[in-house]
Amino acid sequence: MRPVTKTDSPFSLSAYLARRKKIVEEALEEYLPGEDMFPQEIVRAFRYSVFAGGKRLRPILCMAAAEAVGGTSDAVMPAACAVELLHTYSLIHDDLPAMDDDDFRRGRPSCHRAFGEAVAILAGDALLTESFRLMAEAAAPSGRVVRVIREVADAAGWRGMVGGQVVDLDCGKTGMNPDTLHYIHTHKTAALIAASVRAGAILAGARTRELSMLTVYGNAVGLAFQIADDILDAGTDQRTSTGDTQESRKRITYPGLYGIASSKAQAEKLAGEAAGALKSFDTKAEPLRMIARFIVERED
Ligand code: GRG
Repeated sequence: MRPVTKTDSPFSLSAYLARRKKIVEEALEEYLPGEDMFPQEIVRAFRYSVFAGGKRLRPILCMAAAEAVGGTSDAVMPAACAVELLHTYSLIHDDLPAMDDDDFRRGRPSCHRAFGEAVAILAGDALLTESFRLMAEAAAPSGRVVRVIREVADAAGWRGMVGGQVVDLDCGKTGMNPDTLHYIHTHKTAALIAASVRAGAILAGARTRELSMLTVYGNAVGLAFQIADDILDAGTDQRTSTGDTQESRKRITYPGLYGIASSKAQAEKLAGEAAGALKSFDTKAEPLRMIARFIVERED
């Protein structure tokens, strides 16, 4: 994780993110079956993708939102890990030949390249279902848990990420226009990021006003994250040695539609909106404030 340079403060975000990433990885290790568990092929395939070195941004946001409203990260750990499993499933399926047809992910062969297409499809399916099993285990009153399960299902399914993905796949036909771009980015990416924030807050017993401010925050950082990703991709399209950006399919992007400068300005504006939504929160929301900046300043 690169050190944050533009946002020097007594709170070190890079140290915080590194610590949180380690905690998430230890919890994932605890929740997931070991390599030698039967049926080994599928367990090895989903572990390969889960432990491939992601930033763990969604679980970190989930924990930070719980803490911002006075809860603990321990109590929301199952839900935090659940959103990471769901995210990993989406990456495995997105890389498949029928979708983006990417040979590499996070700098190593994508799941279907390492384990074959059938096993990769099943590994994604297994992570998707396991994520909902895990969400059901959060240490919170059952009404909150059920609400979170429903919200995450909305964010991940046809109303959210799947809906965004299908419109994205179709955009060769529909062409580039601002409404389509906004639909794709808010559904394919921002929905799960916002749901990760809301899940942590709901499980921790956020009050209505707190939850609505955190929703503004989650939607803003979610969209800012995807715009920043588009900007990074625009600058690294030649980085095909890892295949992470090999662009086998033309994507509809912010820089493609608005240009780099305007895209950067929009991402900055969203980061500002996200920080503004946390005005009435105390210092417990500091990590969320810093993450909003990190999202637009990140370099990978
Ligand atoms: C297959 C249902 C289905 C959906 C796929 C999430 C997604 C939709 C596709 C992945 C490819 C892509 C460009 C997604 C946009 C969101 C995004 C930038 C994902 C990468 O998230 P990071 O940067 O990944 O958090 P790490 O590797 O850090 O976990």
